[in-house]
Amino acid sequence: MAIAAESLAAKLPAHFMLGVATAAFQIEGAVAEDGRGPSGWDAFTHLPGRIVDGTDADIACDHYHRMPEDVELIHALGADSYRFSLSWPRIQPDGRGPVNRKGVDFYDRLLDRLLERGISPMCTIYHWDTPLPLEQEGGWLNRETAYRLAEFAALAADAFGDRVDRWVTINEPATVTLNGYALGLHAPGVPHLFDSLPAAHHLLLGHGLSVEALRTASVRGEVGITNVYSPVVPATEGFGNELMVQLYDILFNGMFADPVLLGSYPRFNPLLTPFLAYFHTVPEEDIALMHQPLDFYGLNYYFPSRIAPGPGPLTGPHAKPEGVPEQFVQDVQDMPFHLTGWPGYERTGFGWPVAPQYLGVALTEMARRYPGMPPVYITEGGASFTDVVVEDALTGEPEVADVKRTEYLADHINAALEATAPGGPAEAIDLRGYYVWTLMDNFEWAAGYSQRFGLVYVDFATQRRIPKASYKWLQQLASHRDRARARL
Ligand code: PNW
Repeated sequence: MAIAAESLAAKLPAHFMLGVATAAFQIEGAVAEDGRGPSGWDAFTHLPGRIVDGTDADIACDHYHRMPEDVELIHALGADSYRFSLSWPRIQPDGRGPVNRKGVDFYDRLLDRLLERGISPMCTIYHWDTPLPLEQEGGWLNRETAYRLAEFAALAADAFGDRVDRWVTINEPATVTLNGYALGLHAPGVPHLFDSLPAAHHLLLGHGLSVEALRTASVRGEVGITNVYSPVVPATEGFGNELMVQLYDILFNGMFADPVLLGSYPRFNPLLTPFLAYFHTVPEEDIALMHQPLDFYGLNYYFPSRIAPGPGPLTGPHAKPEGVPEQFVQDVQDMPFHLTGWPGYERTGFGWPVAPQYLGVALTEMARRYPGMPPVYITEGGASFTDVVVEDALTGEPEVADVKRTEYLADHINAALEATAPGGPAEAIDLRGYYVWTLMDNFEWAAGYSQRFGLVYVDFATQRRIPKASYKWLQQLASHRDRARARL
Protein backbone atom coordinates (compact mmCIF):
# COMPACT_ATOMS: atom_id res chain seq x y z
CA MET A 1 0.00 0.00 0.00
CA ALA A 2 1.28 3.43 -0.97
CA ILE A 3 1.57 6.00 1.80
CA ALA A 4 -1.61 8.11 1.63
CA ALA A 5 -1.31 11.36 -0.27
CA GLU A 6 -2.56 13.29 2.76
CA SER A 7 0.13 12.04 5.16
CA LEU A 8 2.90 12.48 2.60
CA ALA A 9 1.67 16.02 1.87
CA ALA A 10 2.10 16.85 5.56
CA LYS A 11 5.81 15.97 5.30
CA LEU A 12 6.57 18.22 2.30
CA PRO A 13 8.68 21.21 3.28
CA ALA A 14 7.36 24.66 2.39
CA HIS A 15 8.35 25.62 -1.17
CA PHE A 16 9.15 21.97 -2.12
CA MET A 17 8.60 21.69 -5.88
CA LEU A 18 6.44 18.87 -7.22
CA GLY A 19 7.20 18.58 -10.89
CA VAL A 20 6.98 16.44 -13.99
CA ALA A 21 9.74 15.95 -16.55
CA THR A 22 10.01 15.14 -20.26
CA ALA A 23 12.63 15.34 -23.02
CA ALA A 24 12.13 16.79 -26.51
CA PHE A 25 13.20 13.77 -28.56
CA GLN A 26 11.00 11.42 -26.55
CA ILE A 27 7.74 13.35 -27.02
CA GLU A 28 7.79 15.94 -29.80
CA GLY A 29 7.72 13.99 -33.08
CA ALA A 30 7.43 16.36 -36.10
CA VAL A 31 11.05 15.53 -36.84
CA ALA A 32 11.08 17.04 -40.35
CA GLU A 33 8.75 19.95 -39.73
CA ASP A 34 9.27 23.72 -39.66
CA GLY A 35 12.97 23.47 -40.45
CA ARG A 36 14.07 20.92 -37.80
CA GLY A 37 17.22 19.07 -38.84
CA PRO A 38 18.02 15.42 -38.06
CA SER A 39 19.77 14.40 -34.85
CA GLY A 40 22.11 11.52 -34.12
CA TRP A 41 19.15 9.83 -32.44
CA ASP A 42 17.02 10.10 -35.60
CA ALA A 43 19.79 8.36 -37.51
CA PHE A 44 20.28 5.72 -34.80
CA THR A 45 16.59 4.81 -34.58
CA HIS A 46 16.52 4.18 -38.33
CA LEU A 47 19.42 1.69 -38.19
CA PRO A 48 18.09 -1.88 -38.31
CA GLY A 49 17.84 -3.75 -35.02
CA ARG A 50 18.73 -0.94 -32.63
CA ILE A 51 15.33 -0.20 -31.11
CA VAL A 52 13.77 -3.17 -29.31
CA ASP A 53 10.36 -2.92 -30.98
CA GLY A 54 11.63 -1.60 -34.30
CA THR A 55 10.01 1.81 -33.78
CA ASP A 56 11.31 5.37 -34.12
CA ALA A 57 10.44 8.78 -32.68
CA ASP A 58 9.18 10.34 -35.91
CA ILE A 59 5.76 10.92 -34.32
CA ALA A 60 6.28 9.88 -30.68
CA CYS A 61 3.57 11.70 -28.61
CA ASP A 62 3.03 14.27 -31.38
CA HIS A 63 3.63 16.83 -28.66
CA TYR A 64 4.82 19.40 -31.21
CA HIS A 65 1.20 19.63 -32.37
CA ARG A 66 -0.50 18.87 -29.06
CA MET A 67 1.53 21.05 -26.72
CA PRO A 68 -1.46 23.12 -25.46
CA GLU A 69 -3.37 19.95 -24.50
CA ASP A 70 -0.29 18.57 -22.74
CA VAL A 71 0.24 21.78 -20.76
CA GLU A 72 -3.40 21.50 -19.65
CA LEU A 73 -2.57 18.04 -18.27
CA ILE A 74 0.33 19.50 -16.27
CA HIS A 75 -1.88 22.33 -15.04
CA ALA A 76 -4.76 20.03 -14.04
CA LEU A 77 -2.25 17.85 -12.21
CA GLY A 78 -1.41 20.79 -9.99
CA ALA A 79 2.34 20.48 -10.66
CA ASP A 80 4.46 23.43 -9.52
CA SER A 81 7.03 22.99 -12.24
CA TYR A 82 7.61 21.40 -15.64
CA ARG A 83 11.04 20.18 -16.74
CA PHE A 84 11.34 19.97 -20.53
CA SER A 85 14.27 19.98 -22.94
CA LEU A 86 15.09 22.02 -26.00
CA SER A 87 15.52 20.16 -29.26
CA TRP A 88 18.91 21.39 -30.44
CA PRO A 89 18.30 20.35 -34.10
CA ARG A 90 14.94 22.17 -34.07
CA ILE A 91 16.54 25.44 -32.94
CA GLN A 92 19.95 25.18 -34.62
CA PRO A 93 19.60 22.48 -37.31
CA ASP A 94 23.29 22.21 -38.22
CA GLY A 95 24.58 22.46 -34.66
CA ARG A 96 26.31 25.71 -35.61
CA GLY A 97 25.27 28.87 -37.37
CA PRO A 98 21.90 30.57 -37.56
CA VAL A 99 18.81 29.76 -35.51
CA ASN A 100 15.66 28.34 -37.03
CA ARG A 101 13.05 30.95 -36.09
CA LYS A 102 10.15 28.48 -36.18
CA GLY A 103 11.94 26.22 -33.72
CA VAL A 104 12.40 29.12 -31.31
CA ASP A 105 8.72 30.04 -31.77
CA PHE A 106 7.61 26.62 -30.49
CA TYR A 107 9.43 27.05 -27.16
CA ASP A 108 8.24 30.67 -26.96
CA ARG A 109 4.65 29.41 -27.10
CA LEU A 110 5.40 26.66 -24.57
CA LEU A 111 7.04 29.03 -22.08
CA ASP A 112 4.29 31.64 -22.38
CA ARG A 113 1.63 29.03 -21.79
CA LEU A 114 3.44 27.57 -18.77
CA LEU A 115 3.82 31.00 -17.19
CA GLU A 116 0.15 31.88 -17.87
CA ARG A 117 -0.77 28.72 -15.94
CA GLY A 118 1.60 29.49 -13.07
CA ILE A 119 3.91 26.54 -13.85
CA SER A 120 7.60 27.18 -13.20
CA PRO A 121 9.76 26.23 -16.23
CA MET A 122 12.91 24.14 -15.77
CA CYS A 123 14.70 23.93 -19.11
CA THR A 124 17.25 21.26 -20.05
CA ILE A 125 19.52 22.54 -22.79
CA TYR A 126 20.87 19.14 -23.84
CA HIS A 127 18.93 15.90 -23.43
CA TRP A 128 20.86 13.77 -25.94
CA ASP A 129 19.62 14.96 -29.35
CA THR A 130 22.91 16.09 -30.91
CA PRO A 131 22.45 17.63 -34.38
CA LEU A 132 23.49 14.98 -36.92
CA PRO A 133 26.28 17.04 -38.57
CA LEU A 134 28.03 17.27 -35.17
CA GLU A 135 27.52 13.55 -34.49
CA GLN A 136 29.07 12.79 -37.88
CA GLU A 137 32.14 14.78 -36.85
CA GLY A 138 32.62 12.52 -33.84
CA GLY A 139 29.92 13.82 -31.50
CA TRP A 140 31.11 13.88 -27.88
CA LEU A 141 34.38 12.14 -28.74
CA ASN A 142 35.21 15.43 -30.51
CA ARG A 143 36.18 18.31 -28.22
CA GLU A 144 34.59 20.74 -30.69
CA THR A 145 31.10 19.57 -29.63
CA ALA A 146 31.64 21.14 -26.18
CA TYR A 147 32.13 24.57 -27.78
CA ARG A 148 29.13 24.05 -30.07
CA LEU A 149 26.96 23.22 -27.04
CA ALA A 150 28.07 26.42 -25.29
CA GLU A 151 27.15 28.40 -28.40
CA PHE A 152 23.73 26.73 -28.37
CA ALA A 153 23.39 27.57 -24.66
CA ALA A 154 24.09 31.22 -25.51
CA LEU A 155 21.35 31.16 -28.18
CA ALA A 156 18.94 29.59 -25.69
CA ALA A 157 19.82 32.19 -23.05
CA ASP A 158 19.20 34.98 -25.52
CA ALA A 159 15.83 33.55 -26.67
CA PHE A 160 14.41 32.25 -23.37
CA GLY A 161 16.54 33.74 -20.57
CA ASP A 162 13.77 36.13 -19.56
CA ARG A 163 11.33 33.30 -18.74
CA VAL A 164 13.19 30.17 -17.58
CA ASP A 165 13.39 29.75 -13.79
CA ARG A 166 15.99 26.95 -13.79
CA TRP A 167 18.46 25.80 -16.41
CA VAL A 168 19.88 22.29 -16.61
CA THR A 169 22.91 22.33 -18.92
CA ILE A 170 23.13 18.59 -19.63
CA ASN A 171 20.99 15.59 -18.69
CA GLU A 172 22.89 12.52 -17.48
CA PRO A 173 26.29 12.76 -19.16
CA ALA A 174 26.86 9.30 -17.62
CA THR A 175 24.17 7.68 -19.75
CA VAL A 176 25.40 9.44 -22.89
CA THR A 177 28.93 8.19 -22.21
CA LEU A 178 28.13 4.67 -21.04
CA ASN A 179 25.09 3.64 -23.07
CA GLY A 180 25.99 5.82 -26.06
CA TYR A 181 29.75 5.76 -26.54
CA ALA A 182 30.97 2.89 -24.32
CA LEU A 183 28.35 0.21 -25.04
CA GLY A 184 26.73 1.50 -28.23
CA LEU A 185 23.24 0.69 -26.96
CA HIS A 186 22.22 4.34 -27.45
CA ALA A 187 23.15 6.77 -30.24
CA PRO A 188 25.61 7.01 -31.86
CA GLY A 189 25.72 3.24 -31.39
CA VAL A 190 29.37 2.21 -31.82
CA PRO A 191 30.93 0.62 -28.69
CA HIS A 192 34.24 2.14 -27.55
CA LEU A 193 34.28 0.67 -24.03
CA PHE A 194 37.00 2.44 -22.00
CA ASP A 195 38.02 4.53 -25.00
CA SER A 196 34.77 6.43 -24.44
CA LEU A 197 36.18 8.40 -21.48
CA PRO A 198 36.96 11.44 -23.69
CA ALA A 199 33.19 11.68 -24.33
CA ALA A 200 32.67 12.13 -20.58
CA HIS A 201 35.40 14.77 -20.46
CA HIS A 202 33.95 16.73 -23.38
CA LEU A 203 30.42 16.55 -21.98
CA LEU A 204 31.66 17.98 -18.68
CA LEU A 205 33.61 20.64 -20.55
CA GLY A 206 30.43 21.43 -22.51
CA HIS A 207 28.64 21.81 -19.17
CA GLY A 208 31.25 24.23 -17.82
CA LEU A 209 31.33 26.32 -20.99
CA SER A 210 27.52 26.41 -21.08
CA VAL A 211 27.39 27.66 -17.49
CA GLU A 212 29.78 30.44 -18.53
CA ALA A 213 27.57 31.27 -21.52
CA LEU A 214 24.43 31.47 -19.34
CA ARG A 215 26.21 33.67 -16.78
CA THR A 216 27.59 35.94 -19.51
CA ALA A 217 24.06 36.36 -20.84
CA SER A 218 22.88 37.25 -17.30
CA VAL A 219 19.92 34.87 -17.41
CA ARG A 220 17.53 35.50 -14.54
CA GLY A 221 17.08 31.78 -13.80
CA GLU A 222 19.17 29.47 -11.62
CA VAL A 223 21.80 27.28 -13.28
CA GLY A 224 22.66 23.62 -12.63
CA ILE A 225 23.37 20.22 -14.17
CA THR A 226 21.57 16.86 -13.89
CA ASN A 227 23.57 13.74 -13.05
CA VAL A 228 22.18 10.28 -12.48
CA TYR A 229 23.37 8.53 -9.28
CA SER A 230 23.30 4.87 -8.35
CA PRO A 231 24.69 3.56 -5.05
CA VAL A 232 27.01 0.65 -5.86
CA VAL A 233 27.29 -2.49 -3.71
CA PRO A 234 29.40 -5.64 -4.13
CA ALA A 235 27.65 -8.93 -5.01
CA THR A 236 30.33 -11.02 -3.28
CA GLU A 237 32.98 -10.53 -0.62
CA GLY A 238 36.62 -9.94 -1.34
CA PHE A 239 39.12 -7.44 -2.65
CA GLY A 240 38.52 -8.20 -6.33
CA ASN A 241 34.87 -7.26 -5.99
CA GLU A 242 35.68 -4.14 -3.92
CA LEU A 243 37.97 -2.99 -6.69
CA MET A 244 35.25 -3.44 -9.31
CA VAL A 245 32.77 -1.59 -7.08
CA GLN A 246 35.25 1.29 -7.01
CA LEU A 247 35.61 1.17 -10.80
CA TYR A 248 31.87 1.09 -11.47
CA ASP A 249 31.21 3.81 -8.89
CA ILE A 250 33.74 6.03 -10.67
CA LEU A 251 32.35 5.28 -14.14
CA PHE A 252 28.69 5.80 -13.20
CA ASN A 253 28.86 8.39 -10.40
CA GLY A 254 32.21 9.90 -9.47
CA MET A 255 33.63 10.87 -12.83
CA PHE A 256 30.60 13.06 -13.49
CA ALA A 257 29.89 14.50 -10.05
CA ASP A 258 33.45 15.04 -8.72
CA PRO A 259 34.73 17.46 -11.40
CA VAL A 260 31.51 19.50 -11.16
CA LEU A 261 31.27 19.60 -7.36
CA LEU A 262 34.88 19.14 -6.20
CA GLY A 263 36.97 20.29 -9.15
CA SER A 264 38.87 17.03 -9.64
CA TYR A 265 38.45 13.60 -11.16
CA PRO A 266 38.09 10.79 -8.59
CA ARG A 267 41.23 9.28 -7.07
CA PHE A 268 41.52 5.55 -7.69
CA ASN A 269 43.46 2.45 -6.69
CA PRO A 270 46.53 2.21 -8.98
CA LEU A 271 45.36 -1.28 -10.00
CA LEU A 272 42.61 0.50 -11.96
CA THR A 273 45.12 2.54 -14.00
CA PRO A 274 44.72 0.39 -17.13
CA PHE A 275 41.08 1.55 -17.27
CA LEU A 276 41.27 5.12 -15.98
CA ALA A 277 44.69 6.40 -17.07
CA TYR A 278 42.95 8.89 -19.38
CA PHE A 279 42.21 11.11 -16.38
CA HIS A 280 45.96 11.63 -15.85
CA THR A 281 46.27 13.10 -19.35
CA VAL A 282 43.61 15.84 -19.29
CA PRO A 283 44.49 19.55 -18.99
CA GLU A 284 44.03 21.06 -15.51
CA GLU A 285 42.37 24.14 -17.04
CA ASP A 286 39.54 21.96 -18.36
CA ILE A 287 38.72 20.73 -14.88
CA ALA A 288 38.68 24.28 -13.56
CA LEU A 289 36.13 25.11 -16.28
CA MET A 290 33.93 22.18 -15.24
CA HIS A 291 34.00 23.35 -11.63
CA GLN A 292 31.65 26.34 -11.89
CA PRO A 293 29.60 27.62 -8.96
CA LEU A 294 26.07 26.23 -9.39
CA ASP A 295 22.75 27.45 -8.02
CA PHE A 296 21.38 23.93 -7.75
CA TYR A 297 22.32 20.32 -8.48
CA GLY A 298 19.95 17.97 -10.32
CA LEU A 299 19.92 14.34 -9.24
CA ASN A 300 18.22 11.52 -11.17
CA TYR A 301 17.71 8.33 -9.20
CA TYR A 302 16.24 5.10 -10.56
CA PHE A 303 17.99 2.09 -8.93
CA PRO A 304 21.08 0.86 -7.06
CA SER A 305 23.74 -1.29 -8.76
CA ARG A 306 25.10 -4.65 -7.60
CA ILE A 307 28.46 -5.41 -9.14
CA ALA A 308 30.39 -8.67 -9.51
CA PRO A 309 33.92 -9.06 -10.86
CA GLY A 310 34.61 -10.51 -14.31
CA PRO A 311 32.49 -10.55 -17.44
CA GLY A 312 29.02 -11.95 -17.10
CA PRO A 313 25.55 -12.11 -18.55
CA LEU A 314 24.03 -8.79 -19.50
CA THR A 315 21.60 -8.17 -16.68
CA GLY A 316 20.69 -4.92 -15.01
CA PRO A 317 20.42 -1.47 -16.55
CA HIS A 318 22.80 -2.14 -19.41
CA ALA A 319 21.09 -5.32 -20.53
CA LYS A 320 21.22 -5.72 -24.26
CA PRO A 321 17.81 -4.99 -25.77
CA GLU A 322 16.56 -7.85 -27.91
CA GLY A 323 17.58 -7.50 -31.52
CA VAL A 324 20.94 -5.79 -30.94
CA PRO A 325 23.57 -7.48 -33.12
CA GLU A 326 25.71 -10.12 -31.39
CA GLN A 327 28.94 -8.18 -31.93
CA PHE A 328 27.91 -5.80 -29.14
CA VAL A 329 27.40 -8.66 -26.73
CA GLN A 330 30.95 -9.81 -27.42
CA ASP A 331 32.30 -6.36 -26.64
CA VAL A 332 30.52 -6.20 -23.33
CA GLN A 333 31.89 -9.64 -22.46
CA ASP A 334 35.32 -7.98 -22.36
CA MET A 335 34.33 -5.84 -19.38
CA PRO A 336 36.09 -6.54 -16.05
CA PHE A 337 32.79 -6.44 -14.10
CA HIS A 338 29.11 -7.09 -14.62
CA LEU A 339 25.84 -6.07 -13.04
CA THR A 340 23.99 -8.78 -11.16
CA GLY A 341 20.36 -9.14 -10.18
CA TRP A 342 18.77 -8.14 -6.87
CA PRO A 343 17.22 -11.27 -5.40
CA GLY A 344 14.16 -10.49 -3.30
CA TYR A 345 13.45 -7.12 -4.85
CA GLU A 346 10.45 -6.25 -6.97
CA ARG A 347 11.56 -5.21 -10.46
CA THR A 348 10.26 -2.68 -12.97
CA GLY A 349 9.54 -3.42 -16.62
CA PHE A 350 13.20 -2.71 -17.35
CA GLY A 351 14.27 -5.24 -14.70
CA TRP A 352 15.49 -2.42 -12.46
CA PRO A 353 15.11 -3.22 -8.72
CA VAL A 354 12.52 -1.19 -6.82
CA ALA A 355 14.59 0.08 -3.89
CA PRO A 356 13.36 3.36 -2.40
CA GLN A 357 15.68 3.02 0.61
CA TYR A 358 18.61 3.34 -1.82
CA LEU A 359 17.44 6.83 -2.77
CA GLY A 360 18.10 7.63 0.90
CA VAL A 361 21.51 5.95 0.53
CA ALA A 362 22.22 7.98 -2.62
CA LEU A 363 21.44 11.24 -0.82
CA THR A 364 23.47 10.16 2.22
CA GLU A 365 26.48 9.30 0.07
CA MET A 366 26.16 12.62 -1.78
CA ALA A 367 26.02 14.52 1.52
CA ARG A 368 29.23 12.81 2.66
CA ARG A 369 31.12 13.10 -0.61
CA TYR A 370 30.15 16.65 -1.47
CA PRO A 371 29.99 18.77 1.68
CA GLY A 372 28.51 22.19 1.03
CA MET A 373 26.87 21.18 -2.22
CA PRO A 374 24.20 23.48 -3.65
CA PRO A 375 20.47 22.84 -3.11
CA VAL A 376 19.32 19.60 -4.77
CA TYR A 377 16.35 18.89 -7.00
CA ILE A 378 15.60 15.27 -7.78
CA THR A 379 15.10 16.01 -11.47
CA GLU A 380 13.90 12.49 -12.37
CA GLY A 381 12.48 9.43 -10.70
CA GLY A 382 9.90 6.94 -11.88
CA ALA A 383 9.27 3.44 -13.16
CA SER A 384 8.03 1.49 -16.15
CA PHE A 385 5.42 -1.17 -15.50
CA THR A 386 2.94 -2.95 -17.75
CA ASP A 387 -0.22 -0.85 -17.86
CA VAL A 388 -3.65 -2.23 -18.62
CA VAL A 389 -6.48 0.00 -19.83
CA VAL A 390 -9.93 -1.08 -18.62
CA GLU A 391 -13.32 0.56 -19.01
CA ASP A 392 -14.93 1.78 -15.83
CA ALA A 393 -18.05 -0.33 -15.29
CA LEU A 394 -20.25 2.68 -14.49
CA THR A 395 -18.98 5.48 -16.69
CA GLY A 396 -17.44 3.50 -19.55
CA GLU A 397 -14.39 5.77 -19.29
CA PRO A 398 -10.96 4.13 -19.78
CA GLU A 399 -8.84 3.76 -16.63
CA VAL A 400 -5.35 2.55 -15.74
CA ALA A 401 -4.90 1.27 -12.18
CA ASP A 402 -1.08 1.59 -12.02
CA VAL A 403 -0.77 0.67 -8.38
CA LYS A 404 2.92 -0.26 -8.57
CA ARG A 405 3.92 3.06 -10.14
CA THR A 406 1.92 4.94 -7.53
CA GLU A 407 3.68 3.02 -4.76
CA TYR A 408 7.05 3.56 -6.41
CA LEU A 409 6.54 7.33 -6.47
CA ALA A 410 5.08 7.56 -2.97
CA ASP A 411 7.84 5.41 -1.45
CA HIS A 412 10.63 7.29 -3.23
CA ILE A 413 9.37 10.77 -2.36
CA ASN A 414 8.91 9.56 1.22
CA ALA A 415 12.43 8.07 1.37
CA ALA A 416 13.98 11.28 0.03
CA LEU A 417 12.08 13.42 2.56
CA GLU A 418 13.02 11.15 5.47
CA ALA A 419 16.71 11.02 4.58
CA THR A 420 17.00 14.81 4.25
CA ALA A 421 14.76 15.74 7.21
CA PRO A 422 16.42 17.24 10.32
CA GLY A 423 18.14 14.36 12.11
CA GLY A 424 18.15 12.25 8.93
CA PRO A 425 21.39 10.79 7.55
CA ALA A 426 21.37 13.24 4.61
CA GLU A 427 20.15 16.27 6.55
CA ALA A 428 23.04 18.31 5.11
CA ILE A 429 21.26 18.20 1.76
CA ASP A 430 18.85 21.01 1.05
CA LEU A 431 16.27 19.07 -1.00
CA ARG A 432 14.01 21.39 -2.96
CA GLY A 433 11.86 19.18 -5.15
CA TYR A 434 11.03 15.93 -6.95
CA TYR A 435 10.22 15.66 -10.66
CA VAL A 436 8.39 12.55 -11.79
CA TRP A 437 9.74 10.85 -14.88
CA THR A 438 7.54 11.26 -16.81
CA LEU A 439 4.41 13.23 -17.71
CA MET A 440 3.24 10.75 -20.33
CA ASP A 441 4.31 7.46 -21.92
CA ASN A 442 6.83 8.27 -24.64
CA PHE A 443 9.68 7.02 -26.82
CA GLU A 444 11.88 5.24 -24.27
CA TRP A 445 15.14 5.39 -26.27
CA ALA A 446 16.44 1.89 -27.19
CA ALA A 447 13.29 0.36 -25.67
CA GLY A 448 11.04 2.21 -28.13
CA TYR A 449 7.44 2.22 -26.92
CA SER A 450 7.84 -1.04 -24.97
CA GLN A 451 8.41 0.67 -21.59
CA ARG A 452 5.75 3.02 -20.20
CA PHE A 453 6.93 5.49 -17.54
CA GLY A 454 4.05 8.00 -17.80
CA LEU A 455 1.60 9.41 -15.29
CA VAL A 456 -0.58 9.68 -18.37
CA TYR A 457 -1.21 6.69 -20.64
CA VAL A 458 -0.75 7.40 -24.34
CA ASP A 459 -2.58 5.29 -26.89
CA PHE A 460 -0.05 5.78 -29.69
CA ALA A 461 -2.52 4.68 -32.41
CA THR A 462 -4.91 7.55 -31.63
CA GLN A 463 -2.71 9.82 -29.47
CA ARG A 464 -5.43 9.72 -26.83
CA ARG A 465 -4.13 10.68 -23.37
CA ILE A 466 -5.57 8.80 -20.37
CA PRO A 467 -4.49 9.95 -16.89
CA LYS A 468 -3.49 6.91 -14.82
CA ALA A 469 -4.20 6.32 -11.13
CA SER A 470 -0.65 7.60 -10.39
CA TYR A 471 -1.61 10.93 -11.99
CA LYS A 472 -4.66 11.16 -9.73
CA TRP A 473 -2.55 10.28 -6.71
CA LEU A 474 -0.02 13.04 -7.49
CA GLN A 475 -2.91 15.43 -8.05
CA GLN A 476 -4.16 14.62 -4.55
CA LEU A 477 -0.68 15.07 -3.10
CA ALA A 478 -0.47 18.54 -4.65
CA SER A 479 -3.95 19.55 -3.56
CA HIS A 480 -3.53 18.36 0.06
CA ARG A 481 -0.24 20.25 0.15
CA ASP A 482 -1.93 23.39 -1.25
CA ARG A 483 -4.71 23.19 1.33
CA ALA A 484 -2.17 22.76 4.13
CA ARG A 485 -0.28 25.80 2.82
CA ALA A 486 -3.46 27.87 2.64
CA ARG A 487 -4.17 27.15 6.33
CA LEU A 488 -0.80 28.61 7.36
C1 PNW B 1 16.96 8.52 -17.97
N1 PNW B 1 20.80 3.36 -16.98
O1 PNW B 1 17.73 7.61 -18.67
C2 PNW B 1 16.71 9.66 -18.94
O2 PNW B 1 17.06 10.92 -18.45
C3 PNW B 1 15.33 9.67 -19.53
O3 PNW B 1 15.34 10.34 -20.76
C4 PNW B 1 14.81 8.24 -19.62
O4 PNW B 1 13.63 8.14 -20.34
C5 PNW B 1 14.65 7.72 -18.21
O5 PNW B 1 15.86 7.85 -17.47
C6 PNW B 1 14.19 6.27 -18.12
O6 PNW B 1 15.08 5.41 -18.77
C7 PNW B 1 18.42 6.56 -18.14
O7 PNW B 1 20.94 2.41 -17.76
C8 PNW B 1 18.75 5.55 -19.02
O8 PNW B 1 21.39 3.38 -15.88
C9 PNW B 1 19.55 4.50 -18.63
C10 PNW B 1 20.00 4.45 -17.33
C11 PNW B 1 19.67 5.43 -16.42
C12 PNW B 1 18.86 6.49 -16.83
